[in-house]
Amino acid sequence: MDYSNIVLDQPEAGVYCLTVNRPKALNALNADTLDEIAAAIAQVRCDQAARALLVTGAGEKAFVAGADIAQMQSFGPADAQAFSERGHRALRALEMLPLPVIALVNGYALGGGCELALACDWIIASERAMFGQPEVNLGVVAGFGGTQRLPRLIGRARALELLVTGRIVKADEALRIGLVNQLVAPERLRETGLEVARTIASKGPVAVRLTKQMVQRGQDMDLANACQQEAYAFALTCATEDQKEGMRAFLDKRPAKFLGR
Ligand code: DAK
Repeated sequence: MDYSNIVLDQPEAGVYCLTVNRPKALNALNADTLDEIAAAIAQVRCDQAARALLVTGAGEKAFVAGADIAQMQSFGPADAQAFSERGHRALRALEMLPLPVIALVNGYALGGGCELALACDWIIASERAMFGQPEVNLGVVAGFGGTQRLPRLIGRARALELLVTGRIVKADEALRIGLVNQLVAPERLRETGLEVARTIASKGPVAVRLTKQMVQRGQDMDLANACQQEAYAFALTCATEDQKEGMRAFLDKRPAKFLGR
């Protein structure tokens, strides 16, 4: 598939990398970019051999510096709602993709860029990364889930402070408050992402997919029902050849060879 605003490549077997590629506008998200992100996620979703997805931004300076302000400035309410729904659609597709999705944040992750990173399963950031929700500086609220996903990740008080002040958080603070899982030197970011993706790809694929789905869906369920879902998922993994192979390999003291079925 041809894309103009993103690049979707497969650096290794089973590992996809989606790069937002508008470096002249610091990878700002316009409507076409959001649609391309949604299309790319659908493409990855169709690939049974996919094991992990990395999401990053082109260039040295930005992951994504926000929704495209040039496009938004003339919006009336109807355009704004359509744009916001477009963003929600793309980010929800990312969140519900039954594969681990890791954001590799290489620079500014502001507004819609921070929200894109928040829709990924976790964030690995360069020591130069900066995060923030500066929408209030522009007289708008966050439009792609920031008011919901940020408090769920870092807690209500910290999130609300960032959302109403627009304060920019540097990488070390982002690590301290649990916004990112890991910091690495800028030149190590892609390789670190690939190492993590490789580790994931070496595990039982059905188990990995179900684990993501359990964690994702369980957040919106009560504990008893979520644990019941987990029991069903566990039962399902015991119907796979991979479960037999994984446990046999442990007892034989050798690495497992998983087939994804
Ligand atoms: N949109 C469009 N262009 C952007 C951009 C953005 N968000 N951020 C940067 N650019 C462009 C700049 O205009 C500039 O373009 P040229 O002038 O070269 O043509 C180019 O990228 C380089 O930027 P700077 O020259 O400004 O670079 P600096 O290093 O000086 O500054 C910066 C970097 C990241 C501090 C600065 O660019 C900046 O403050 N950018 C804006 C950050 C920001 O405010 N982000 C949040 C955007 S608002 C909603 C839907 C969605 C949203 C809200 C509501 N609804 C529908 C309800 C989401 C909102 C946002 O994300």
